[in-house]
Amino acid sequence: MKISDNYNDFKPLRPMKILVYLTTVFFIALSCSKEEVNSNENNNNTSGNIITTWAHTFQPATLNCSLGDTVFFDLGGSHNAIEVSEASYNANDPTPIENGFEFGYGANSFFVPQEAKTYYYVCVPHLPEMKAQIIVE
Ligand SMILES: [Cu+2]
Repeated sequence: MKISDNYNDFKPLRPMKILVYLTTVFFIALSCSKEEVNSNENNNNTSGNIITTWAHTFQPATLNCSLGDTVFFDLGGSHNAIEVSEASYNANDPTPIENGFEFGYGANSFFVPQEAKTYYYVCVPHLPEMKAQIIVE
């Protein structure tokens, strides 16, 4: 007698339980997709003057900053960043510029631009596609 009473008590709760479960799943899915959007926004945020690598690209491809800013490089293990002249850049020639910056494979380092100009740099093994600019104003 008691068992069947309990069963009847639970019966109307089952659709409610399913609803709560589905609502929970829905909100978890919603919060996950929100996090993805946020992390994408962070990747596009260049205010920190940080240059990273993704596939065969530098991110961002063009970094705009001010004289006196510090520019950080956080390179993947298969990438380097070698400053070249504008002519070399356009010709996909990896010859380093005199007194330019050179960051080795996987470097996590920085440099402080001393001139208001455009700095051109390349990843030597991934030319011609992997090259980028820093515009200092
Ligand atoms: Cu590379």
